[in-house]
Amino acid sequence: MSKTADRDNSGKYLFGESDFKNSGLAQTDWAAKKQVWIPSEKEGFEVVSIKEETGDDVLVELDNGSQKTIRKDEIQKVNPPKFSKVEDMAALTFLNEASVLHNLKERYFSGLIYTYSGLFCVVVNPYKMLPIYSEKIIEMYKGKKRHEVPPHIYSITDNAYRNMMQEHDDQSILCTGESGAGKTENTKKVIQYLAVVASSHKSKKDAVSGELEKQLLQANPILEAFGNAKTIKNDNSSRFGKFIRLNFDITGYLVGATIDTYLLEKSRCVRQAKVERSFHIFYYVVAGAKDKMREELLLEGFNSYSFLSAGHVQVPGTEDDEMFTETLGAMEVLGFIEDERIGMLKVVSTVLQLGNIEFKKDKNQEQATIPDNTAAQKVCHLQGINVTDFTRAILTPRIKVGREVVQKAQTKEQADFAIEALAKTMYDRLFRWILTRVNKVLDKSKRQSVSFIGILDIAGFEIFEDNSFEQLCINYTNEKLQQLFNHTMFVLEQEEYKREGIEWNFIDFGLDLQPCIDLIERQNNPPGILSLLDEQCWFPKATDVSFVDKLLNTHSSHCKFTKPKQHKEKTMFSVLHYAGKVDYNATGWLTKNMDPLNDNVTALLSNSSSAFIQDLWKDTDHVVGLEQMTKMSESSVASSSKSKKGMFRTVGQLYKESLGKLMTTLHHTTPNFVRCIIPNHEKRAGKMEAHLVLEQLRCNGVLEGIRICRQGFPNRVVFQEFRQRYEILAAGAIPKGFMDGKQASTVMIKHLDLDPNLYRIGQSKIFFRTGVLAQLEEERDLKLTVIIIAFQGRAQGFL
Ligand code: AD9
Ligand code: MG
Repeated sequence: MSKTADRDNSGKYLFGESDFKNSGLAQTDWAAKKQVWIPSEKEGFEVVSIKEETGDDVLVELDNGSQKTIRKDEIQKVNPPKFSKVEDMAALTFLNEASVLHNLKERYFSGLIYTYSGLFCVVVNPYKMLPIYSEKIIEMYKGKKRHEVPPHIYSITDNAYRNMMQEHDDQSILCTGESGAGKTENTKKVIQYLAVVASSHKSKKDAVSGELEKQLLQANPILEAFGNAKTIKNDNSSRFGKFIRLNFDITGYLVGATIDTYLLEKSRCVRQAKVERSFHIFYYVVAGAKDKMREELLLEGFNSYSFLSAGHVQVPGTEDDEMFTETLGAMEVLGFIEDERIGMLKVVSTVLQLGNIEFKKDKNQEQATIPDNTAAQKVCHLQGINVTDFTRAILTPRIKVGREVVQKAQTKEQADFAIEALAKTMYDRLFRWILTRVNKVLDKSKRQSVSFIGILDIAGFEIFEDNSFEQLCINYTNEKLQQLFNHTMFVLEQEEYKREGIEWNFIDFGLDLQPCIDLIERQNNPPGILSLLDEQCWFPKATDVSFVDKLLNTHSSHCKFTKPKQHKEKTMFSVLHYAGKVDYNATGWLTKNMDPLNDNVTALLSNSSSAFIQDLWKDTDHVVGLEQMTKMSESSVASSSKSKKGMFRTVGQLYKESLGKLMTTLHHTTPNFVRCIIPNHEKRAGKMEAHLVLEQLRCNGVLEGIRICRQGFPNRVVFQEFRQRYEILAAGAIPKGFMDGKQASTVMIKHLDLDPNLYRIGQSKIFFRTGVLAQLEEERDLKLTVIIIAFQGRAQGFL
């Protein structure tokens, strides 16, 4: 690769500084020492030298001089030094966990955060600003092929863009990784890059406005204000998944964009874990709204809201009042009018105010009452509804019992439940309203769009101590994404082998994941987890325990399903995902799946005197009403009328459907995978915890990709290069004079006496199984050493 490009400070963070990798000395040293990796508690792996091999054991010498015996299957081979800090790990002759970790680590400590691994781009969060995202760097990546420039998200993006332009092939860029790993930051860089590149394609007249690009860039701060929050892991954690689709016309001009979101973590607006925050906007508005707006929104101080559990928790490095001004500015760029802005903020204030409605038990301890209805009055004022109607709807709602409608007094628990459910849904509906509004602005499409680039920013695989319904949904998503990856790899490999005329039945590893996906999503024969959950939601007297019982009865012999041994709880079950076994706790799943709401209140809201609120609640068809809710808070689910079931969609069903749509879209694109890695949980720059990284490599499919790679012929060398580099090993086999590259390579291979299963000869290159090239390298080194020594000897004799 050309190193003449930008070599100022940024060069160090793109190209690296080391040049010793080709040093012949290091290479011979490596060959002589017989180095291997062995597992190490602290570092993940450490390098040792083999002293002796006996049967299944090897005697090794550690760095400190001590020796120990270790089983052969515990060692992993060390790559030749010429691969030090290699930009694409697929080129490694020894593709193993230890080498992948070592390479990422070496690059990371040299400030090189992006590395390829075949089809993946791996990026490790640097936790500090690097000078690699400037306009100058964007210029450097424009129109360059992947191997012409150092690994970068810009390169992935540029290649996707060129591919789209040349082949008219839709593209997707899929960022996954655990919380805090850098998905959203990289997503923003993709959009930044495309906004620059796409606008440089425009005619002068269009470029002057550049309005769409501006709006696209400003849509994100709005979504982040309403959908992000400070968590233990990330000060700006996205609490929803998103898929941004950028549409281009035939000339590469950006003509519009649409954003889809997945599963907003709405429970956060009523409760937060210690040191965490609710969504940013709550703090922005309370800290930033001034005078008239403050009055209009009926705002109070941080400490008077019970839905902000810990008052004004601050985010280091940001000021909430400044962020409020910025958010309002972004709304202006997107053309939100005053009424809309106030309408949105009134909902935010209402959600906070809902938390201040306090219910007490009456004398008989049965019915809920509201001794002080100030908070309720404020809620109703903000929402444009009548307070008497509202309190009646909450305390003594009308419920259908059989064919009759009766007024039923609610207990304190039921009223509390109803208020929380209302606050959560209200916020969720606001978020979706914003999204629709943003999409209306971005999806102009006056010109015809011919192709698109989709960018997915969605949580990676999650294995927590306590895994609930949300984890099942996200892990299910990741199973499907991994399946897409495996399948893509299969298709691409197949094509390459076909092109090269190689005989090889490559296995479609995407199929490996199907049993687990079926276990979760199958409709029937037998019904999967989501279907069984739906079924139980409509079953008289069903509970979370009866749901798990049903699971056990149906799937006890399923290869991806088990019951955890050590757990006594009857709500536990386990799924064997590709990234590992996850124990799920089904407590509360029936409620989570139904997501019931007080339909007496939603009816009031949809008739509000405020047009904004009316709009927010205009479709309430899929609300699961009080009938179910009453029963749920008594912890059993009622049988329900058939008609309700027909209209209603469960959370699981809706999710499965939106994921299905996403997958259909992705299947029609060429996917580009970006795996984001968090190096430590302290948000610290320059620290990498080996085991944490290994765990992620396992969960995000990098190691899975390697496993698959190993089954095929991952190392390939074009004939000419093969001949040049290894002719020394086949001295005399090739006659002098001209010989065709393929023929020469075939002769050389025969001479080397390699097992035919270790290689395939294609049309333009030779394919090797992993490890074979390293062996050839080693032999080449030994040969060279002998020659050098002989030469030195002769030279000395000569002197
Ligand atoms: V979550 O699942 O939404 O909680 P993300 O999105 O994976 O998570 P995010 O992109 O928000 O993580 O990154 C977390 C923080 O790491 C950012 O706020 C930055 O402070 C930091 N970060 C991540 N990537 C980079 C980078 N390329 N350069 C500098 C970075 N800082
Ligand atoms: Mg994020």
